[in-house]
Amino acid sequence: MSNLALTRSHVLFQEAQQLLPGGVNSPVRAFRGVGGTPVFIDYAKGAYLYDVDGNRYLDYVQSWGPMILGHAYPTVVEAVVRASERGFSFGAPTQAENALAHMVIESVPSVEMIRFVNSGTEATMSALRLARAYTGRDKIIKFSGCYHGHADLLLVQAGSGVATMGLPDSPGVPTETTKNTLSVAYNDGAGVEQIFRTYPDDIAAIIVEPVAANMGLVLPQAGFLERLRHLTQHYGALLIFDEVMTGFRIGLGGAQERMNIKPDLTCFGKIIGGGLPVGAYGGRRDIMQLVAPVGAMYQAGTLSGNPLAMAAGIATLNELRKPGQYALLEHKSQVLAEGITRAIRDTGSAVRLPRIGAMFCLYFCKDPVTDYVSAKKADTARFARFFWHMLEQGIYLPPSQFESCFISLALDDAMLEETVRCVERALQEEKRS
Ligand code: HOZ
Repeated sequence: MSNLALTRSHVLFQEAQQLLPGGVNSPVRAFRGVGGTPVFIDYAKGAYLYDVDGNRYLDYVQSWGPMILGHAYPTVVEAVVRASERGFSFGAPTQAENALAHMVIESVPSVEMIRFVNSGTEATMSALRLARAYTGRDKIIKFSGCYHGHADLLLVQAGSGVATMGLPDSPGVPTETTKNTLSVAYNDGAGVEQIFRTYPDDIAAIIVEPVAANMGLVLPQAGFLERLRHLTQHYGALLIFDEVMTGFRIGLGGAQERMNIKPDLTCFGKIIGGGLPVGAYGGRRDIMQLVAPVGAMYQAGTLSGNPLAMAAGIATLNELRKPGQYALLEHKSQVLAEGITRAIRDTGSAVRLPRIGAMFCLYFCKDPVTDYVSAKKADTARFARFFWHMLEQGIYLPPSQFESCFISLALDDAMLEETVRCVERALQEEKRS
């Protein structure tokens, strides 16, 4: 599957570039972070993606997280088909919205009420509007390298595609819109405290990825999230966890359950829609009561709570709530991580492998990565070579150093072993080139 051969993917990409900016509908998938051109996906089943040229790949992107059960999981497919036979969209309430709301509220104790939207971007944008409405304050704190979607106020020192392309903060975002967005280094609790001392009555909220998964994968250091919780409580600001990636992935109760911290508001996406377009924000009842129509904070959407997306979300969470699922996922993740660690050691490669639950990444650098500055020290050229060696062996990784890999329940022992063998070969090749 040489990238130089004229494949069907190449032909489609050439056409796409005439039709869509960069040939894609979301920048990272254009492969600019690794060079070359993207493979076009034909279909997916279980642990595998199949491209339009007939190649098969073990998928560690999983639509950036949601396909935790594997692709086209039978009960999820059945639920979506059944729902579609009853109509696609009503713009009116349905029972399915109650059902999914119950499931999220039961699984995530900090969430007492929830509002479904269509994407993570909508969720974070709305949660921040709500935090500002609730506190009557304007300033927000975010962390450099964290990515919370592409709303204007959050495109400050953003990770994900912005990091992958090495872009400055986006043109088209008026300074007025971001002047109240204060950016601090991830894991820098002292920096956050300093901002609170400078603006004790002005901070509406801190928004944070409790595990930062848009600059590779950066774990919170001991005490960091606790300090954010303490500072927000002390200064009357809200703590918002962006669990679009970690929610229902690193545990049924997300990062907040794993780390035992109760945020005021949480943003969800990905898994709660089972791969269909869904986001949500939820949290304390007294705060959520400010959302229209019960309160004055306005936010709306015709496709919010869409019946097909609700059906996919319910079916996915039904599977995840079965006993032992997260233990199984942890086991698979541990087996894979141990194998990759061995491969790194045996090949003598300077690679870091942060992991939490079924999320991991490989940083091509010697020193630990704790924030955006250290993440950017990773050697992206080495990563790109490694990526292509993996793709050539049928392993699909995120086409960027600054994204996380995801493990699904569909990966069996043989697939995990195969992945480890491919990592070892790719690391050897990468060292040689
Ligand atoms: N921003 C997404 C990952 N963090 C990538 C979205 C996509 O390209 O589909």
